[in-house]
Amino acid sequence: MKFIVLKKGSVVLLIVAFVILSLGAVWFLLPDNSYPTVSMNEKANKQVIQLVTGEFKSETDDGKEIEVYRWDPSTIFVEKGEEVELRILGVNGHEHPFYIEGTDVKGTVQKGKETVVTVRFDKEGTYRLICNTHQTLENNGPMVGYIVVD
Ligand SMILES: [Cu+2]
Repeated sequence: MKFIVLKKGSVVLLIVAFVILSLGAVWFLLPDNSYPTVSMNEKANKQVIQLVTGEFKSETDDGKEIEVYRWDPSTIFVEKGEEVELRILGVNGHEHPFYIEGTDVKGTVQKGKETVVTVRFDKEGTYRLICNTHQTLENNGPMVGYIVVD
């Protein structure tokens, strides 16, 4: 009668190999219900930037109230040639009709609502997001945001 003599190390190695093969088989046989982490869909690759309308309020020493509306964040960075979606939520201020300098993008942000615009910049530079109603200090501005494209 012949015996196969296994060393303790060999047994452990065999068990590890068996477990790995079993896990591999299970992984291979399971139905494919995974989700891609990177989508080739152009729309999914679009950069989305969320903004809100905010307000700074203060009082000067002589009791005069000063108030400024703002875009928040007030400076955003985007890639040249890449489509960007701006989602702007109206929080402070009743209404902010705006446009983006150097583009034909315009819209109106209303309190409690989200305004979505899509924009693409083909030239590097700094573009201003300007609120028509609040352009200067006299009109509770400057409500100007900066879009840095590079
Ligand atoms: Cu405004």
